[in-house]
Amino acid sequence: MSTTDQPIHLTPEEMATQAAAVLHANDLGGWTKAAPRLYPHQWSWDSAFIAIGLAHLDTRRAAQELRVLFAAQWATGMVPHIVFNPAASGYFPDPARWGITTAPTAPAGVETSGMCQPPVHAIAAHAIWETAQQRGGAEAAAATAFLREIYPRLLAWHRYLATDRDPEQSGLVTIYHPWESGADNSPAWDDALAAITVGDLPPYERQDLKHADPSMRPTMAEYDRYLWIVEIMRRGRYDEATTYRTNPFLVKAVWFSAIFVAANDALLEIAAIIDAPDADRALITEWRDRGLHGLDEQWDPALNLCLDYDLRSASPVRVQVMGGFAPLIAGHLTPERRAAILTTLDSPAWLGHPRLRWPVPPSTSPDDPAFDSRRYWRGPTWPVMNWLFWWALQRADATEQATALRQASLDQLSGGGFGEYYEPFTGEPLGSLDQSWTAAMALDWLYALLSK
Ligand code: 2M8
Repeated sequence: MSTTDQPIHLTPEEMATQAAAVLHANDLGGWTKAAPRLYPHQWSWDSAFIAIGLAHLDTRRAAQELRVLFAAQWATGMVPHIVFNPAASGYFPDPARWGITTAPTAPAGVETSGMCQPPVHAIAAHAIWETAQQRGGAEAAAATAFLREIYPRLLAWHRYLATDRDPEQSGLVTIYHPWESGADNSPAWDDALAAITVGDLPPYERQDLKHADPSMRPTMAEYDRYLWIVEIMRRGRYDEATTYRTNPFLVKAVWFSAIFVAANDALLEIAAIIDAPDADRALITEWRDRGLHGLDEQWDPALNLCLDYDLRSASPVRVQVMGGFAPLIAGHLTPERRAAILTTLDSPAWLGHPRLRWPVPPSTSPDDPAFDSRRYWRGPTWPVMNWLFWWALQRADATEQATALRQASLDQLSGGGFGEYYEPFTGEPLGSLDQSWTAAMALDWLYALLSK
């Protein structure tokens, strides 16, 4: 049913049916692979977004998605970015390359990567609960029981991010690798990667290029550096303090940090539902407020965007990437900041760019010198990120903008295929087709529209 031909104009009902079929086909019983061939394992933030969409089909199955992921949580509280499917091959780096068995804090009995991704999980757990409440009865009760069960794990995950990943108590999360940002080859990481000298890297064979066009994927120079960082972390047995000391890549990432702020808000909601101790709520509030302060410090009034900060070179990262909208995702905007960020979003550098096929945010502004319309996170538009913008615009009471973005996003998907990302000027789906999180986000939008 996948297609790369554009003009099929699916009706909302047809699109919802096809999205559900994609999630069904990628379902491996309790967890969902991120994509049929390119990503045959469970990815952390993919799973959270997938759970939000899956909840419309089955709230218990959606809860199971997070349960399986958190079963692989590390003793530090870290939720690994990949949980490997032992039955699948064809993805690199594989468990042997990650070598987490040398890490004293790694989980037993499960193969994972040794790093993490943005913490969308509390937002997803709360969304599952909300969907279950609309259904009522046993489903609603089961969702509350699920929140009770997952809450300590979510709290440990957030504690890890607020402590090990922010020893400076800046409110900003430090990432050890571009993969942790989720926006792997964003121009935001170019300078930090360029400063890395690759050492004695064991040979490797890329698998991604067997499933995707090399012109859309990260370059070999980037890949060497990605693997060199993994090598350094592995040699340090994934010990946090060692990584902080030895890792050549240490960046305070604002998009990740903003998701952490929003996730702390969701965790506060969960804490209220399950009547968690007051001390927990005070702590989560502290993490949330520290995050807001940290983001505020990274605001660049010239670009009207929020900037990542490279700890190794001690400098802000001055590029126009999607991550610059971090304060919108975090929420709690002052009227001035809200106006500034909405103005940037509507400007010709972003949604108002005259060449955009649909007014949805490109991963890098077409005005940035590093923009590349086909390469992964360097320009293409990502339906799952459209969803996050839409969600944040709603939270910011920017209802008109949110509705327009949802419509543009659904128009983008109406050609079918559920692409991983899209060429912003032509609308061509790129990367993998039948990408799970794209289908899940379509479902979330469509259920709200179709139930009206
Ligand atoms: C992409 O990342 C993986 C590495 O984690 C890859 O390229 O192999 C990114 O788009 C990431 O954000 C996403 O979670 C993952 C699976 O969809 O693919």
